[in-house]
Amino acid sequence: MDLENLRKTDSAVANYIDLELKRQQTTIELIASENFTSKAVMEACGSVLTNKYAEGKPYKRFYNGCGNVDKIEELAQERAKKLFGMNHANVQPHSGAQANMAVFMYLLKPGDTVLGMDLSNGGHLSHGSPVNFSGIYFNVKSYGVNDNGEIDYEDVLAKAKEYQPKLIICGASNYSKIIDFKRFREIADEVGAYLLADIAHIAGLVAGGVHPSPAGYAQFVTTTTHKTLRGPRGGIIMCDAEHAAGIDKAVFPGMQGGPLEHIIAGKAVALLEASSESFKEYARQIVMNAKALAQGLLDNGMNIVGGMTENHLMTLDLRGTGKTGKDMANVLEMVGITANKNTVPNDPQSPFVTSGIRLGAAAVTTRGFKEEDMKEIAFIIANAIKNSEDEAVLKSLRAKSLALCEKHPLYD
Ligand code: DSN
Repeated sequence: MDLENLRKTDSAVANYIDLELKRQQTTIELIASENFTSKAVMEACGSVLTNKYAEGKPYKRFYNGCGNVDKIEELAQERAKKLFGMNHANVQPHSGAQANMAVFMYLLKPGDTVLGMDLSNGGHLSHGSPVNFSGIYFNVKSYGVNDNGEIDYEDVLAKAKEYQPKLIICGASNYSKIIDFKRFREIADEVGAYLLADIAHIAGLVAGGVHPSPAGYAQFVTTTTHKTLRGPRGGIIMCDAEHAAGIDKAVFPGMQGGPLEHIIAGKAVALLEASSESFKEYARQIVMNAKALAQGLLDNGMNIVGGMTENHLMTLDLRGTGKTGKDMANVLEMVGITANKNTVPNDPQSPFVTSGIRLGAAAVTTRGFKEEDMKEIAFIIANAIKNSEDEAVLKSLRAKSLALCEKHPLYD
C-alpha cells in the first residue's frame, strides 16, 4: 500500500503498518469478528473527512461547513435503512458497545432490569457483564445456552416472567445457531419489554439474506460495521420511527461529541457494497465455508460447541483434551492461524485461560477461500492441537497454511 508521505514523516509507524500488512497476507485469519475491508472503504476512511467537526445531525449541525459531510452521512443513513429494512438509522456510534450504551441511555434509568445473554455463554460485555457499564449501572439478569449450545426459549420466557425486564437483548458474540427474532419479540411482548437485537456478528449474513432479519421484530437493532458486514470499525443503531429522536439524542449529546465523518463515509461505502449481488454470494459462501470447517474439524476428531454451525462461527471445545484455549490459540498462531481463546458454556477454566477457541469464516471467505481450503484448515488446526509439542509437525503445518495464503492473495 502507498504510504509515501507517512514513510517520510514517521518511518516507525510506516514500518509497523508494512509488517501488519505482511502478517495479514501471510496468516489465516479466523477471528470470527474480523474481516478485510475493501480498499475503497479504506480510502474513504483515510480521507480529508477526518478534518471535519460535525456535531449534530445532517442539516442540523453545530458547526458550519458541513454541506459535504451532511450528504455523506445522509447516504450512509439511507443505505443502512434500506439494507436492513428499518425506519431510522443513526450511523454515528463509534462502536457497537457505544451503540448499545445509547439504547440503554434512551430506554432505561440506572437500576432498571435488563435480560441479556451471559458473556461466558456467548453474549457480549455490553449485554450486562458485571465488569461493564451495563452490569454496573443496571440490574442485569442473564440467560445462556443449553447442552446443545442452543438458546432455550422456554428458559428465556421463564426468566422474563420472573424478572420483568424493561429491555431484552438478543444477539451474541459467540453463538453458532440461527437466532429466532420472532420468538424473542413474542417473549418481550408477553412481559411488556422492549427488544434490542445486537446483530454485530451476523449483520453481513442478514444483509446477504442468509440469516433471518430482526426487522419487524426488534424495536432497536444495533450492529458493528466491521465484522461480517466488512466495513470500517464502527457502530450503527437502527430503530422504529417513534424512537428516532430519542435515540439520536442519546447518541449526541448523550454519549458522544463529534461524529467521525471519515468513518461514516467508510460505512456508507461498505453499506453500498453490502447491497450488491456479489455480497449475497459472499454471505452464502461464508456459511458454506463455516460448515465445511466445522465438518472438517469433526472429521478430524475435534469437538464443537453445539455441533454443526448455522452461521459464520463455531467454538472448538477442548474440554477433555487436557489442553486450554489460551495455549492452543498460541499454538495456532505458531502455525499461521490467528484465532481467539474463548470460554465454552460452563467452562471449568477462567476467561483468561478458557477451554475453547472461537473460529470464524468471514475473513478467509473475503480472500476467496472455498470449502476445500476450509477442510485443509481443519486438518491444520486438528493436527496442531494434537501435536502441540512437536516442533517438526508444527513447522510442516505452518508451510501448509502459508501455501493456502499464497493461493488466495490479499491486498495484492
Ligand atoms: N470483540 C468482539 C468480538 O470479538 O466478538 C465483540 O465486540
